[in-house]
Amino acid sequence: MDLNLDALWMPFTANRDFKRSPRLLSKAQGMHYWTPEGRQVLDATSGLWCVNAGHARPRIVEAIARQAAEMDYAPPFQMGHPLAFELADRLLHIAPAGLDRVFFTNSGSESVDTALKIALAFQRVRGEPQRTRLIGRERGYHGVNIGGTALGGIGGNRKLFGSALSGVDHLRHTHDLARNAFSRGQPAHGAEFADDLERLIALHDASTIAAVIVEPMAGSTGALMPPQGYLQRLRQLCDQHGILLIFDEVITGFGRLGAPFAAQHYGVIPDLMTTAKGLTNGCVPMGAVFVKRELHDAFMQGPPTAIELPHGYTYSGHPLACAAALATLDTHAEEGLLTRATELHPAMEAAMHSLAGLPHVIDVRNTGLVGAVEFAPREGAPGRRAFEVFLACWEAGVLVRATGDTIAISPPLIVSEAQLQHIADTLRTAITQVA
Ligand code: PXG
Repeated sequence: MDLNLDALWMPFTANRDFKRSPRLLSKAQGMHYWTPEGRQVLDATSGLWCVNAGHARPRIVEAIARQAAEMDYAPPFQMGHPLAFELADRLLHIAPAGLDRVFFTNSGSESVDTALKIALAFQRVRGEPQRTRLIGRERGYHGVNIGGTALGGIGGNRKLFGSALSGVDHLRHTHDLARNAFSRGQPAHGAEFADDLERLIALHDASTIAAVIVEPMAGSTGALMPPQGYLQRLRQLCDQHGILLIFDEVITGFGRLGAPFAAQHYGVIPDLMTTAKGLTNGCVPMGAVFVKRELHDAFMQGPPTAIELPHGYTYSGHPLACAAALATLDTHAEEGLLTRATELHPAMEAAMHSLAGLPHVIDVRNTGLVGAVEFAPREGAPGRRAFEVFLACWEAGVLVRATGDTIAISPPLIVSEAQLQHIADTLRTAITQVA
């Protein structure tokens, strides 16, 4: 393929290394991608945790095409179109109890910054304007906008951007291999990591803290499952101190763990919930922030002609995205996809844990249709071992994701047990080769 690769500055990519030896995808269907040369690749990452129902699903493809011809765009400020209202209403059928107001964005990053702004604004409208501090967690990922960058807990993602936002702090992360290595599902130890919030409350005083944001399962930094009791404890501490709890469900939303959302899977309901990715099956960019009714209602005061929340995007509730999301919800419902990860959990667990004992493997973890294998870092070259395993799998026709020294697996919810086995077999060969 004769392509000039120079002009495109690629996101989160080692540009020079990639352009020396590009990895291109040009077609997708069901569980597979194809390269421009026609090589078939099994998608073990749902694109980037987003194509939960598999690729090129006919209902979704048709809905987008139909909507593009019917009405391409409609302004969302002081105007509306039926699909946006229909989608918000339909989402309530699967939303966690009480989170029944929906604000549309165009990505996970926008959902995060939207949720943070709603949290700050809520503290003002309820008469606690001094609550301006926001708390994230080490090893958290909340996208790349200013709020999400500041609240994220990945040093490398933060250092170039200075103090992107002041008044933030971080809980310690929950990854504890000394006690929890090779856990199946939620690790047994570490509920007390949530008590770290008490340390921050002692330091800053609860009256200065607006909200805590965490991923119920941290995806980007290698699939870190919450220890048993951890999320419950965090909820309890937030309630006790008047702090809002935000779950970032950009990855865990739409069936990844075996329930529509992690909030339901773990039985802990946040005050706000950020989503994106699987909402439209990755077909059209879209995000949604789910908000508790009481929070929303607190804004609905003053003159009814006033704009209650000065926030929104040109493409909030874009008609093509709404059409894609509605068709995605139909596809989920028809095929029972939002709970399928529960059925496949045992097969996923067996496939992943068959990799324990291979050279340099220091942990295997899994939940729903998420699996991770962590390697001991190679002396002086952290991250290389996982990246080489990723490359070897790519050569062998399976797309996996390398993050730090971890390989993460998150196949579409339509994956078969045989394909899960094939993914594990390919990983086994790659891990043994790379060693
Ligand atoms: N929150 C969470 C929890 C995410 O996982 C975002 C926010 C940002 O979403 P957008 O749509 O703005 O990218 C994400 C994104 C990986 C990986 O390899 C994960 C994400 C993005 C890129 C790579 O795990 N998640």
